[in-house]
This record gives sequence, C-alpha cells and structure tokens, in this order.
Amino acid sequence: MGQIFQKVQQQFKPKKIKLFMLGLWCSGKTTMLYRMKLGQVVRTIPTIGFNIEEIQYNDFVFEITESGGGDRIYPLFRHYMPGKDGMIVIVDSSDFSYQQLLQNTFKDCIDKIYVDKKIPVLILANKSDKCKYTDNEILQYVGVHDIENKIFYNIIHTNCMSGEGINQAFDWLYQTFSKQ
Ligand SMILES: Nc1nc2c(ncn2[C@@H]2O[C@H](COP(=O)(O)OP(=O)(O)OP(=O)(O)O)[C@@H](O)[C@H]2O)c(=O)[nH]1
Ligand SMILES: [Mg+2]
Repeated sequence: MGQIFQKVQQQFKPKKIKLFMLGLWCSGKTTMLYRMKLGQVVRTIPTIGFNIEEIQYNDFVFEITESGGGDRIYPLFRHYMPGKDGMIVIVDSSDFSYQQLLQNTFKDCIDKIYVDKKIPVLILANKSDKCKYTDNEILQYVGVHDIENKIFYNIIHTNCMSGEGINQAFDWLYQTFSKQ
C-alpha cells in the first residue's frame, strides 16, 4: 500500500528542470528572473553573487540560477553548469558589446554539460522596447551558429517592463522539456 501511495505521489510530483540564465551585465537577468517569479518589475542593483528561484509552471518546476559578474567572473560561469538541463541566454537587444566574451562564455557553458544530446537553449532578446537588430543578427551575436550541433534553440523577444514574451518563454520551455 505504501509503495502504491509513493508511486502515485511520484506521478503528481512536479518535474524539476534546472536552468542556468546567462547574460552579460545589465542585460536584465535579475529583472527577468523576478518578473518570471513574481509577475512584477523589481528594482535591481548589479548582482553580487547569484540568485536562484523556483518557478512552478503547470506540472513543472523551473529552477533558474543567474549570476552577476564581470569579465573575469564570466569564464567561471561554466562551473554553474553541472546538473543543469538547459540554458536561458538573455541579451540586451539594444547593445551588442563584448560579443567575444559572451560567445566564449556561452560555448564554455554548453561544453561543460554537452555529451551527445542537444541542450535546450532559450534566447531571450530582452529590452525589445529598444531592439535595434534582427533575429538573425541577435543569434549571430550570441554565437549559436558555431554550436548548432550541440543545442536546440529558440529566440523570443521580451520586455521585462510590459511582460511581453514571458508567457511564450514559459510555453516553449514547457513544450521542449515535456518531450524529453
Ligand atoms: N527598457 C528596458 N529596461 C529593462 C528591461 N529589462 C531590464 N531592464 C533594465 O535594465 C537594467 C539592468 O537590469 P538587471 O536586471 O539589473 O540586469 P542584470 O543582467 O541582472 O545585471 P547584473 O546583475 O549587473 O549582471 C535595469 O535598469 C532594468 O530595469 C527591458 O525589457 N526593457
Ligand atoms: Mg543582476
């Protein structure tokens, strides 16, 4: 009886998906994390250390980690990756500075967990209210084309202030991880 109860409980237990949210300084990581968690805009200061939150969506719990840093810290981001199921890459779509740093960090993070199965990566073209670039330019800035054989990706335009794109982002994550 206990075993049956345990099995039933297991079936209704939300599935936990662990994601690392990568982005350069001021791209809107912390604002996005709390917009996703609380549905409201929080006032942020540059993050020292990291934030981690669990967000329930249907029968999934997305555990999202995002970290502050700087050019000397980003190369260490790969150490956040073990145990992660996928990534969210958040881009300030009005500012394409430090492309090499972003691309190197992104590639290192993917290499840290890639074995033989494509890793789901959701690219959030954030600050869509100020966006100056096409989807293809944003994907090129992030460097997806260099690692296309290792990732399964999508791009969604978001605006943390209005909430644009956030439901779509959850839908994509849900659908993607439901198939795994
Ligand atoms: N216009 C606009 N501003 C945004 C948007 N998202 C975030 N911001 C602003 O961008 C600034 C930086 O946001 P943060 O969330 O602190 O950025 P971060 O990536 O966590 O920065 P670090 O912690 O320094 O790495 C803040 O002033 C936010 O209010 C957006 O969609 N549109
Ligand atoms: Mg922050």
